[in-house]
Amino acid sequence: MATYFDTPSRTFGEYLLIPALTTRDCTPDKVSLATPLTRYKIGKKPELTANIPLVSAGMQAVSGTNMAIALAREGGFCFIYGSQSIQAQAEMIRTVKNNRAGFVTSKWNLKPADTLQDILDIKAETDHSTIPITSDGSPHGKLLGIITSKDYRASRDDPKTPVEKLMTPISKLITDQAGISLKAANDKIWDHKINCLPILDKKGNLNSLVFRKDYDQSKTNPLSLLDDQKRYLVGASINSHDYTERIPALVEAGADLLCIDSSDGYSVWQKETIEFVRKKYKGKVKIGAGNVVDAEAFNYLADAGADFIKIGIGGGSICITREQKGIGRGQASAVIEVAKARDAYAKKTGEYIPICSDGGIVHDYHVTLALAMGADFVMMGRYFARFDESPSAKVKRGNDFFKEYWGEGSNRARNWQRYQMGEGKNSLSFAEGVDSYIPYAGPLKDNLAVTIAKVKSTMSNCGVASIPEFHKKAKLTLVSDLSLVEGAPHDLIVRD
Ligand code: MZP
Repeated sequence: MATYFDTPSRTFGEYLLIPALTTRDCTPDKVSLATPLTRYKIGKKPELTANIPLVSAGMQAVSGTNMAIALAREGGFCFIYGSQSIQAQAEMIRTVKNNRAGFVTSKWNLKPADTLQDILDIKAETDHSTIPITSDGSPHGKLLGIITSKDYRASRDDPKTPVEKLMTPISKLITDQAGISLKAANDKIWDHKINCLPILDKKGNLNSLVFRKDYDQSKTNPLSLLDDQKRYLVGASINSHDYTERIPALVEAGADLLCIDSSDGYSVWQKETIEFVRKKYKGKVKIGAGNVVDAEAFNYLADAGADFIKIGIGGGSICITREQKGIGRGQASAVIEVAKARDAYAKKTGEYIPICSDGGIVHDYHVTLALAMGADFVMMGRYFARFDESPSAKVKRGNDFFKEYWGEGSNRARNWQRYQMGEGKNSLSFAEGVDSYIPYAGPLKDNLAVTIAKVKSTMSNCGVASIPEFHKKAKLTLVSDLSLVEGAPHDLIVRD
């Protein structure tokens, strides 16, 4: 006979938190949202930690390079989408790693014989305005000069002018030697009132550039997630099909964390993918897996060696998996059961595996509920897709602006494979996601600040100052339909 679960599938909106004693130790300014991203031995430090418990979904409409940089600056983490060619995804990872707060390997460089038109093309395509001129046009060729927008007037100069006639030559540049500390490089930028300091090796080859704007950013973004070379941390979504080729390319490009993306992660293919990473990289490369909705599937992926495990089937805003296939579980019930399994696993093995609640976050308070129920971090698609930094188009409908947002299981997202493999070879029998519009919400930074303020305020009400403390002390109650009505404005006419 089939197994029946005792309790119905519940979702976040069916729960409320009960306050606990708030003390001076847990006012919102004292609340830390730092959270582990990867498995660790209890008592030791996790190798990867985020400073806010929010990660962006590995989706075409959500997680490109701008999102990765903007989110890492705020202390969160982005998984660059895997539904694109291996080369294109690796290139995105490289772009994020190059855009680090610190020593930047210049991606856009020219040779002396290149022309003003080449500069204008780079500027139009990338918005980069500082371009090193090296002997061979490579990032580490002999540095001959630098071009910035101060060196030419596009409206007056002939586009065919060779860059060597426009550049500020090396003899007039302030430079320094590789090995200089970031602090000393920034001091030099300040002392000489320059915007960019080229760093050279002993032979005069270009090593990297240090920018004034990066210093400003590190001051205004103290929570930035950076690696030991001061580059932004970035993750990559992968699948369990082309992983033997995709993973090495992503690791080579600098990906800090991988995540196997699937609506159903309880499969031998996920185990094999994790085993491949374990064997090839001996623990140096970290990999998350999922999605799961119960303890049995969690334990399977935990035993396979997953570094974090993602929870959620069918709850995503664009998801029609439950309608199409009849599988899934209410997100709250799934998180509660998996969190219990995670704690039991930690007790048994001494290893803590972070869990991520993925999808179905509608209101900011749902983030807080997911954390209270035991999630270490939350993955969101719709939330991030609304912002300027998402790769999708901003469109006007009537008097309002919207962003396009489509599921990874929609025909629109899956088309990339069709183009790669030849029309018809990968035709879909049915879609599991929809293509949609969502209200445009402006810049990530402003919106995130509000979400974070709400989460911290509620945690303060609940008498806790950290996520691990919240896991232990949160008190939750189910709500009846009538108490939901009570919780919204009622028995009056709202004026605006
Ligand atoms: P949401 O934040 O928009 O509610 O949900 C985002 C999550 O939905 C993703 O992280 C992923 O797990 C899931 N997703 C993405 N595409 C689909 C689909 O096409 C989907 N069905 O379910």
